[in-house]
Amino acid sequence: MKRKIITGLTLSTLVILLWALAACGDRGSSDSGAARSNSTDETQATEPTSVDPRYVVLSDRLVRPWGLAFLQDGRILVTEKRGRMVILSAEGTTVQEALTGLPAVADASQGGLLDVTLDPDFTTDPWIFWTYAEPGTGAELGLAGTAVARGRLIGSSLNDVEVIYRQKPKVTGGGHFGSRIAFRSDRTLYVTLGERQKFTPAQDLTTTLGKVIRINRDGSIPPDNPSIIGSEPEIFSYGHRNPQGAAIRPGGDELWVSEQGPQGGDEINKIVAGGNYGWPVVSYGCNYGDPVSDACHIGGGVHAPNYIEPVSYWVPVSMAPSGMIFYTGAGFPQWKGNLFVGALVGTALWRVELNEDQEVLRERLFFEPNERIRDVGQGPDGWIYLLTDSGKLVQIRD
Ligand SMILES: [Ca+2]
Repeated sequence: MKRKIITGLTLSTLVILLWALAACGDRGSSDSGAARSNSTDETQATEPTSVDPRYVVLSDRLVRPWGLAFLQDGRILVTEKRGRMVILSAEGTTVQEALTGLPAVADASQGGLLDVTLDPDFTTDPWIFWTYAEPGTGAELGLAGTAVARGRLIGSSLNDVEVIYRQKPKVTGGGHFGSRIAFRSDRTLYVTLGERQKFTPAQDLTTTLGKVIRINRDGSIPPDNPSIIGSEPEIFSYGHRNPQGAAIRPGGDELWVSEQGPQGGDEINKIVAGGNYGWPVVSYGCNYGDPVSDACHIGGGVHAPNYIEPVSYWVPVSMAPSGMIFYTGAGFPQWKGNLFVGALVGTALWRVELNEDQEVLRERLFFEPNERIRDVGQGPDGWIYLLTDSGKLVQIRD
């Protein structure tokens, strides 16, 4: 096993800036956007001074992994953006199976095979659910949209595969698909859907761009979704930009979402039924390409009545949040109940401590230069697992 290291809170601001500029290929999205100078509430970056033995690379053989889920026997399901889903050994070191039966994905820009999760009743009926960028056909050729599919996992094959939901409409471009799946205790599922880099559809209730939806396992719509006048019935909340992380808070069915905002406007949101989260009318941050200054703003400003404020936001530095969890394991008792959020920019795992719905502390942990953390999971062993864009599965353990 290869050990890699990393201390939190490292690297000079200059190096971060240079790296981020080098990595920046898409000015419209913090998914690949640039970091800027350090913000005030975060620990100032310094050069690495020590090795953190808690950061252990289990594998570096994955190809653009995007989502992970743990099987009952400890083996790990991992999606790869290019359209492959694999099962890793429980040790996380070996790819044991590549699954068959997946539909084609639109693997371009930010699109591809995205999140995966197990049905809460997987032990009695082995459904898994995944999201992906679905390519359009026929009249929709060249377009794409986020879709949700399910299949029964038997051995290394997916059976009875069906697409249970399609974002509407499919559009051009390869940005902001979202997407994560989170199950409630009532067996309905939330799915986070990006606004496909089209801005205003996030406020248009006749589309499902920039929305969180809630559906049943067969794709039908629960009758008790919020009633929002004029909206598609699956919409649970709206005004989202690119929500790439989702987790249910322990002790209830509260959905929390991490959302890639504009330049200097990344957010963590607690989702309430029918809530409008602002994009692109009200938001922190500036559009990519605009110089950051007191004068630059999105839409009508940072807040206004009827728009829900984020619990946490990153100004002026974008960190591009990805997958997230509420930690419930025994391995790190001091972190129980904390949020852990991956970052694509600044290449760190963020720990966010909450007092009810207020953030009381946040810090960057496990900085690794040139890594982009894409998903965060908690293993049945109580340790934290990370996927990185460079192809690593990392275990955080004490
Ligand atoms: Ca917002």
